[in-house]
Order: sequence, then C-alpha cells, then structure tokens
Amino acid sequence: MDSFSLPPDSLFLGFDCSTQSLKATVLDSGLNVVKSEQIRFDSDLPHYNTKDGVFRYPSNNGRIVSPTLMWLEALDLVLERLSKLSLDFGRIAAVSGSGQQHGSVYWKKGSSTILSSLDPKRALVDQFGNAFSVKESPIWMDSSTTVQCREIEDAVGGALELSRITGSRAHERYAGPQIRKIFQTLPEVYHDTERISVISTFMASLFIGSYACIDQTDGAGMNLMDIKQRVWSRIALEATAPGLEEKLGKLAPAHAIAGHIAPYYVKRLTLYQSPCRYNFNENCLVVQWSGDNPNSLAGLTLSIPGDLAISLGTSDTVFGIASDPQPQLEGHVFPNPVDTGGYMVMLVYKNGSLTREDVRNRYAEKSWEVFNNFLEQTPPLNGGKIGFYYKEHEILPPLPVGCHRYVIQNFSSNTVEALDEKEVEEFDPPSEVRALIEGQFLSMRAHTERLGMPSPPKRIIATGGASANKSILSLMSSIFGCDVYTVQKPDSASLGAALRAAHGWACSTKGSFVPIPCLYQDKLENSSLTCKLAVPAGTSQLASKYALLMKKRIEIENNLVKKFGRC
Ligand code: ADP
Ligand code: XUL
Repeated sequence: MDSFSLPPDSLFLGFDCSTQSLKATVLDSGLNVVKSEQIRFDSDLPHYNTKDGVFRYPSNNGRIVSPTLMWLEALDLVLERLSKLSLDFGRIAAVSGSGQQHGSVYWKKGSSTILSSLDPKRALVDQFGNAFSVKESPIWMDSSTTVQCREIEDAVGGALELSRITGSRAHERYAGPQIRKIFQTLPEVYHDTERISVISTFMASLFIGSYACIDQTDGAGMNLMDIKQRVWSRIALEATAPGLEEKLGKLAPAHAIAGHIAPYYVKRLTLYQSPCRYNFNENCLVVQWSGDNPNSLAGLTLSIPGDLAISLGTSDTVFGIASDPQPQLEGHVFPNPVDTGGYMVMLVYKNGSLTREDVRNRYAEKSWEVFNNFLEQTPPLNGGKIGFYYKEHEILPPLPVGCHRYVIQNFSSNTVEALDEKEVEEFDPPSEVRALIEGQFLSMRAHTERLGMPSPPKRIIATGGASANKSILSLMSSIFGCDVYTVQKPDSASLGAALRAAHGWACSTKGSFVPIPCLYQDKLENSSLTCKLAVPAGTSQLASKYALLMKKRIEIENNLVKKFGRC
C-alpha cells in the first residue's frame, strides 16, 4: 500500500461535541497533536445550568436533553480559545468532527436562511435563538421512548427484523423513536420542522452554512437506515413518522466532503469587506462529521479484527471492526467510518464514568486516589461479592435505576456456578469499589463473548476519560486476560475527527477513496496515533477464574432482567 503524504504546512482540525464538553484537536501533517482545547459545558457555560452537560427530568419518563444553543455557543468559545493559543487557522486544510451519537436537532422552517447568511460580526448564539423548533435536544441518555420503540419494532415485523434492517433493535435513545415521540406528542412542532439532524450533522451544518447530509455511520444510529444498502429504509421511515425522508435529507459516506467552510469563519481579503471572525482559508474543506464512537475507532487506528476498543467516557462502549456482521437483539452495527464496505460492532453502557464518580463520592471520599487504593487492597474476585450499580436507566442489561448486591455463599473460585448467592444491603467501602469495576468489566466480557467478538481479544485499546486511571486498566487486563494499550490522548474521538479530516481531504484531493492506513502506516511508531502498552495481560489462570464468576453474574443478571427489566 503506497503512503499518502499530506502537504507539510497543512493542519487538520477535529472536534468532539460530547455529553459533558466540546473538545478540539489539531494535527499537523506528521499526525502529531499541535494544539488542543476543551470547553466544559457545566463550568464554562454555567448560564445554561446543566449538570454533566444535560437536563434530567426523572418524573418525565426518563427524559434527558441538552440545550441546543449551548453547543453553538461552545463552538464560538472553543474557536476563540484556539485563536488565543495562536492557532494559524489559515493553515487548516480540513475540519471534521464527532458528536455524541443518536441525539437529534430540530431546525424550524426558515432556518436554512439563517444558516446561509451568517453574520461574522455576531456570535452564533445570537443568530440562532429562534432557529430550533425543539429547544432541548433529546440525547443518548434519554429513556423516555419505550412505547415508540415497541410500535416501530411491531410495524417492521419485530425487534430482530428491525435489527437486521437497521443494525440495531429499537432503542430509546435512537433518533427514530425520539422523532416518533415528537410527531405523536407535539404534531405542530413536527410539522414546523424543516430539517432533522443528528448532533454530528448539526455541527457540520454550522460549518458549511447549509444543511449537511447525515453520514452513513451516524445515520445507522437512528433505527432508520438500511445498514446493507446504506440508504433510508422505507419500512423504517413509514413506521416512524410521515414525511420524514424530506426532513432528513440525504445520506453521505463519512469520508465525503460536506462542503467548503462558510464565509462566517473565513479571512476577508480586503479592508472594505466585513470583518473576519477566525481567518480560516476559504478553501478549507469540511469533511462529514460522524458519531463519537466511530471517530474513536478511527483515532485508535483500529484495523485488526482481533483488537477490541473500550471507551470509558460518560458512557462505556466496547467496539471492534467486522466485515460481515449479523445484527442481533443485543449490540449495534454501524458502517466503519474509514472503510468503504466494512462495519463496526459495538456494545453500550449508560452507567460509565458518572456511575464510577457516584460510587467514588459515596464510598471513596470523592477521591480517585482513595478509589484506586481500595482497588489495590481488595483481592481479585472480591471474595464472591458481586454488584450491579445503575445510577441511570441501563441499556445493557435493560434495567432501571437501582443497586443490587450479592455475596456468593461459601465462595471458592473453582465451583462458583454451583453455589447460591445471597442478596445484601451493602458491602464495606473497598468491596463496593471493586464490585463496581469488576462488575463493569465482567459484563463487557460476557456480552462481547455472546456477540461473537474476539475472546480473549488480541489486545484492548482503552480510551475515554477514565482510561487515564491505571488501577482501572489493571482490572481490565486481569478480567479479559490480554494486554491493554492506550493512546497519548484519552480523547480519541476528537483525535479521530482530526485524522478523518485529513482522510476526507486526501480522498477529495486524490479523487478516489484512499485506504486510511496510507495516511499513517509510516507514522505509527512516532506520532500522536501511536498506541503504547499501558498494562500487560493478567495471568490466564486468573482470567479463567473470572470466567466462572462471569457466568454466575450473567445468571443473576438474567434473573434481574426477568424481574425488573424491559422486554
Ligand atoms: P465524554 O464521553 O463526555 O467525552 P470523557 O471521555 O471526557 O467523556 O470522560 C469524562 C469522564 O472521565 C469524567 O466523567 C470522569 O469521571 C472520568 N475520569 C477522568 N479522570 C479519571 C480518573 N483518573 N479515574 C477515573 N475516571 C476519570
Ligand atoms: C452510543 C451511545 C453513547 C454516546 C455517548 O450508542 O449511546 O456512547 O455516543 O456519547
């Protein structure tokens, strides 16, 4: 495979509009990070009053949303901060980005005119105040659409059939059920909406000054796209809401060019024209934005089938690549954003970092140091103490908010399956911490094995905020029995977005698809994409003992789902 050289002076800018923050990463042509910035929604934009970047309405059926305008304001702010870091915007050849998956944005009739006539003298937030028919965007944490999920599944011939068509059964957080809920509960709002974007597409639209296409990878997170043909599925559209195709616009591959950067961001050439805002070059390309997990897949350079990525961000996700996956009831299939015909397979947990923080705050003096000491002073397998901690309504397994704790009676790690478990109220604090982390990784191992993903994986590449924590990674390596690697920056989504900006630029410049390894194959030893061994594999004996505990955990989990779960 021939290498593809990027012009020596060029820069590539990637964003990640995630749950709690907007991050930006700039790569140079050697694929090294030269600048990065982050806007934290709660602390940098306190006037929105979000907690963890969201508003929760627990009494409203698990509704969880974020203010759409907050993302716009964060975009101007992050660009201003990059400008203060002396970023030379004129050298940026291409921009791309990542968005938390599934969340949806509703553009009111007439908003395309606002988009196409952005005034560089005014901040974005001052121009879009009246642009959205739904001011609070439903996001991936929402669980208020169970009724719509069942209706959509029934209309297409069942959950498995919907999964076969779209890559996933209906999920509350997916855009399709959310759109159906708006159509059913607020029909006038639905009719007043001229375009529906997912968050990644919404952000790309702001950059090109017109409605961007939905990329095929993030489009697969809507329960609306035919995963094999990569076109809107007629039967899924009809099961969701009338007149929907027109409101969604077209689909495009993730490596495609969405458009040129809008004049709002561009350098003005003469003194007599209106003032410049950021001095981007007018030839700067905007590459399709995509979902955060797919961008992480790109940023982690995941291209070997036996490799598994685990992202420990606000959500926890586990993903790998696949060439011909068979979608099932559990897990999700999306097109691989940096391959023409390939796919990625993924599992998602809603109780990730915020639940770890909650347990840390309750049992470990609000300190990661104390939390890690507890992990280190407790024995592997936790003396048979198993915990299920759901601060949020969980996706996998589908269980409501609550905690369940069990102790395996007369625990000996060789005979665990035959033993009974006893439900208890609480453990001692160190055991709570270990039960949480062991439980999270045992669940991931069990469900990846059930999906036929590699077991043990050749290696795990860990990313996301909590991947900075070596004690947590050490449990990961013991439970999965394989080496755990990390990249220099735990934020692989914005890194991946910057790499995808370079990839889209390369494909556009060459006029045909460029296999992405051509961009980095000669730089993998010496760039910001380099994966380094963080924790070597635990012993295979320990991994086998964990396999027994895992079976017991799944048995208990299945009983919990029978008792409390959604179907
Ligand atoms: P997002 O999914 O919103 O992009 P991030 O990947 O930025 O989230 O991760 C943010 C989370 O990282 C925080 O909620 C925090 O709990 C977690 N985190 C940061 N540092 C540590 C640490 N040392 N140990 C465990 N978790 C951590
Ligand atoms: C993926 C999912 C989450 C969000 C978080 O299906 O729901 O990982 O993408 O940003």
